[in-house]
Amino acid sequence: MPFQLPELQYAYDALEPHIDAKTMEIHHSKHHNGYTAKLNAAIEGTAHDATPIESILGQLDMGNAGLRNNAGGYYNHCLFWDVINPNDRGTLSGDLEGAIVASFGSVDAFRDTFSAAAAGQFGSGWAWLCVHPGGAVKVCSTPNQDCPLMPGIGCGGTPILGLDVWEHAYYLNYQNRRPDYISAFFDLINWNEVSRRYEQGK
Ligand code: MN3
Repeated sequence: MPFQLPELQYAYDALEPHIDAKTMEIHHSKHHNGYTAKLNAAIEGTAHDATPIESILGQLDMGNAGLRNNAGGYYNHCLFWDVINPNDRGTLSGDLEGAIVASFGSVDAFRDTFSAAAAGQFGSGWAWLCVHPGGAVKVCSTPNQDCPLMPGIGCGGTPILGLDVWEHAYYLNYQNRRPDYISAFFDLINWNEVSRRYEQGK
């Protein structure tokens, strides 16, 4: 199988109380595992068999719903686990902080913009911070498992921070209180990882 479910680099209960262990376990071992298996099934025997996931997304035929949903679901969750890794979280600083202030006016304004994108995504989807060549950062949201690496989706560029706002990501703990989950997310962000992705993507 070309794609494997990545092992989580931390325990399912490592994000408590913000994200509970049961949610993490189901989200990783069932949902992400499902996207991974269906992605492998969708590319089996096709030219995509040995293609990196970023290239599959970048060249995606948006009419291919099976590949669109599962390649997006695979990639989006890989990014999500990394940007909420609780080990060595760091703080927002350096070039990334400068880019955020340049684009949004302040870190607080960025937080408001990102939170509004996450809260305003109707139904299932994601909120994103993306970097464009040259280093400018933008916020957007996408429906379902769409991802800004896909043609014509969201704010384009390279995603460096993503928040899953599907109910499966928060419902056990937060029920309909998506804004509380969004607020908790800001305590979970691994800024070292986001900065690493920023430097790579700019
Ligand atoms: Mn999810």
